[in-house]
Amino acid sequence: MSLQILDQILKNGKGLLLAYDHGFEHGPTDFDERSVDPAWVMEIANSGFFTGVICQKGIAAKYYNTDKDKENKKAPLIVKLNGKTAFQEDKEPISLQNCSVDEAIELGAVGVGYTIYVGSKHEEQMIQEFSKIEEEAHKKGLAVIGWMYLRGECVDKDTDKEAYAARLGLELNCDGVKVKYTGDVESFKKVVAAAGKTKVFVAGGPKLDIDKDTDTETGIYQMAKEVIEAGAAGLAVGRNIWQAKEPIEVAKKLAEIIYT
Ligand code: FBP
Repeated sequence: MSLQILDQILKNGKGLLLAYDHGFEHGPTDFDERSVDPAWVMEIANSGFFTGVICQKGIAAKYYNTDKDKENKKAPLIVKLNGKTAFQEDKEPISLQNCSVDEAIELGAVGVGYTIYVGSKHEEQMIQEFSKIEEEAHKKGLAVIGWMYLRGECVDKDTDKEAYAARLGLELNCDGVKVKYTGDVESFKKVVAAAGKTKVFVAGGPKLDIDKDTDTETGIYQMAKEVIEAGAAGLAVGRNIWQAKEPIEVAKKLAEIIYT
């Protein structure tokens, strides 16, 4: 049942999600005068190239559900249920719940997201909290996406660790996981294999050099091609879209790579 639920945020089995929770996670430092405005980012989300938009509950409440006339054009909503600020520079991070599954449903969400810092000495607390969320969200018909981010001093650079993080998402019954790209197709195939029936999305990371990039062989486009070649579902991108000079052009090119 949960895989069908995930279909709401997929097209041809693939997905391009627009992430916009950075005001919480990083602070306004990521924004310019356009991207600081959630309404502007919601317009990008509703361009038709995205299979979902991800934000915290306040952005959803004030900017997602406001214009009923646009209901049909809306990108499906995924509400992040936890988060931490950038002031917490702990090498062993923890991020706890700030929004309930019911609140997310009231806001119009078809899915919920939750970050687990895999490898942090606090991971058990996040896993326990996430497991309750997962159970409730699935009972109520929502897709569940785990941000499986490796953090903590015991995590080394071995790329198999990304596969471990993705596998943890499968073990915890995530419908989708969001992980970092390992940098090459072969190692990322292992990540996708480890995730099994759990769909894999790759985080965009800091903005790559896309604005002078009309050729689609470099930067975020090349990453998208490799990610799809490795068998992943797609990307969950923030900064590489709304920090671009022409965000909708970038989205269009990524959509061509991902959905075809
Ligand atoms: P980006 O594509 O901008 O990297 O966004 C993806 C994302 O997962 C966001 O949802 C989140 O706010 C951010 O990255 C967290 O990044 P980090 O943990 O590296 O600070």
